[in-house]
Amino acid sequence: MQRLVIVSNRVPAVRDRKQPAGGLAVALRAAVQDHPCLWFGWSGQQIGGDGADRTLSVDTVGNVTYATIGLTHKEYNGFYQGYSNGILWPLCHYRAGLMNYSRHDQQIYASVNTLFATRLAPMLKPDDMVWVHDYHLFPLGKALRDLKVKARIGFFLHIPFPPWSLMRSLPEAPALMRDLRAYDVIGVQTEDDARNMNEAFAVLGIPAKARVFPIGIDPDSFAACAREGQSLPQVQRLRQDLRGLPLIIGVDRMDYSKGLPERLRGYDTFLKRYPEYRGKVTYLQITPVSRGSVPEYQSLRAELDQIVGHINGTYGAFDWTPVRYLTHPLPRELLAAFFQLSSAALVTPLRDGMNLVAKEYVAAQVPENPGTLILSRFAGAAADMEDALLVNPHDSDEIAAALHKALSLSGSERRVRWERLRAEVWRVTAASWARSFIAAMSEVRTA
Ligand code: ADQ
Repeated sequence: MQRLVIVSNRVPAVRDRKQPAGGLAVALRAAVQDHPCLWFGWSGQQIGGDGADRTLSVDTVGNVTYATIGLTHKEYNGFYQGYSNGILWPLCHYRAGLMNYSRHDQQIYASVNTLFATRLAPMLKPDDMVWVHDYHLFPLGKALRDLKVKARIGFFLHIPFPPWSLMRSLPEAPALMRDLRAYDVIGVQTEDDARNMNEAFAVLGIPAKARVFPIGIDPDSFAACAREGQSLPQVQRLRQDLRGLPLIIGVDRMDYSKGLPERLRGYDTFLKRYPEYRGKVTYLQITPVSRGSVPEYQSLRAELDQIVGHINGTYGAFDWTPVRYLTHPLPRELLAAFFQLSSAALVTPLRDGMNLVAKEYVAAQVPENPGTLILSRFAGAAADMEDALLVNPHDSDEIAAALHKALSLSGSERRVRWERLRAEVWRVTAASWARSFIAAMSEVRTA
């Protein structure tokens, strides 16, 4: 059995290794079960000094060996906060104007990729399948090839890839594209992303090709969470509190790509245009703070505080709060149970690679009384979820109309939409995603 080597910026924390908590760890669980596995990346820890005496921590749980290294403060700032999250993230989400471009950060990004390669290469065997994840590690394949690594190497980009006319505003974009040649398989989430990336390859005369591998969730386990979560005391309290009135839910990391101010303005428009809902509906937005030390994220937080305050101050009553707003994460079971309790979900990113929340919302519903998904056309998930109420997240009137429609659909209409969405969420799962990417890597002949 071939070994699978996963490389990602963050490796699941020690406490999550038995029961992964979310994100990539959950998505990869199926793949990891089928293969002996080495998972390499950053430990999440910052270390003092210049990193010269950096150690590799190794920990094995079941068939997975986790190998991690720390990053110095300088590396954390330049590689992670600076180049990955301050430059590549906004650019790939079509927000070139938010890039804080810095050549200094670019150099640290390149050097951390080289560091990853230098520490990983000695652990690799020629028949390993190496699967590299996401924008933090675009150049890693090339850095491994420079060290004569012969194993198959694949790359999956979890976030969108913009048109070349936009991407090229990054000075290193041509070099990053050339580095991608080192990979045997290049995967992206949607046809749009593949078209954009392949256009860039064509313009630059690079013989490489991106292919589409849409990611999904583990719907059975999420549905089980939603069922089991119903007995949690918090769920019973929320249900009592709602007194039978409909709940609208939003769950997103606090990120400007998620369209949160625009969504709240849509809800504001909804309460303005359809005053009959005042006092008759509750919107619960759960938005844990992320990347809190990047300035754009701090100003987003202030903006959200302001809009939520404005809506609650304008429409609220002594016995009714229009928006309930939390800035901390919730346990999965509670989240899933809240999804089941809600009549509608607002998933309205301005851009999103896929958006797993949309799929989780569908998985958490029950056939007797399914809720309605309101989904941005610009989420990767929209490509295969046409039975959601699709909206332009910039258009507050369209969001308001979709909310009105979601809350007025008949039971049979909701069921028809949900059944089709459900089929899709069970068709493309985390397991099928991992299996098809690994199958594509297996088909590649080694040198
Ligand atoms: P993210 O941008 O993090 O992922 P998403 O796909 O929605 O976005 O996944 C977020 C995950 O975090 C979901 O599993 C969700 O349940 C969980 N989560 C969100 N808010 C939470 C809260 N308040 N409490 C607890 N859990 C919460 C990136 C890309 C996406 C792509 C994924 C996977 O940006 O486009 O779908 O990777 O490839």
